Amino acid sequence: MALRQILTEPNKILREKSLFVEKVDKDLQKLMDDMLETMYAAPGIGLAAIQVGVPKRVIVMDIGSRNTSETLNDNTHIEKKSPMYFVNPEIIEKSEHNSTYEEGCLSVPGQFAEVDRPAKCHIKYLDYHGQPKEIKAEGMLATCIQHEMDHLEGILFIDYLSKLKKTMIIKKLSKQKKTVERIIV
Ligand code: GNR
Ligand code: NI
Repeated sequence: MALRQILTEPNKILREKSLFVEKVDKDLQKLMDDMLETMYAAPGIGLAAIQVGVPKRVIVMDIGSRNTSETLNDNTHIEKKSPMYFVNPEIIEKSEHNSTYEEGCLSVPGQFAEVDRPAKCHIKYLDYHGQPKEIKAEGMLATCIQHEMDHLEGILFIDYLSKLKKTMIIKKLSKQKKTVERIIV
């Protein structure tokens, strides 16, 4: 496994539309392994392939789970890993009513904003082994899947904000980028 670099705004690659995967093979599994490692290291709860510069319809997520968390004697919790892999995800159905979550994005570092999305969605996809699967998502899972599926279309959560908010965030990020470049050079 290897860590990959996460692209951040402003970057045109993040606006690319990702392509459907033809076959879930060893190379694609290696990409998913790398993405998961990169996501955990960040740390984040989801990552789309385009965020590491690969325009394929591949998503990894780990939103944790109560079922897999362990409670120790001293009442502290250990979250066991519950990785999820989505290849070629498609929305079959989404709910009428929305819910609002405060979202962040590894490609928009340090910025958070409330976003409205359908509260529930029914998704079909291929799993890590290329097997067709379906999932009915709600809560954080639904929000996160939709956030990641937006990445596959070149959409970022800041696109849902007012023009003013979005412009301010992009300005801030490009300034930060220039400062980082100056320090490196
Ligand atoms: O780590 C992440 N947290 C998050 C919080 C609320 C809604 C969506 C997300 S996804 C984000 C990681 C990321 O940028 N995935 O594309
Ligand atoms: Ni994101």
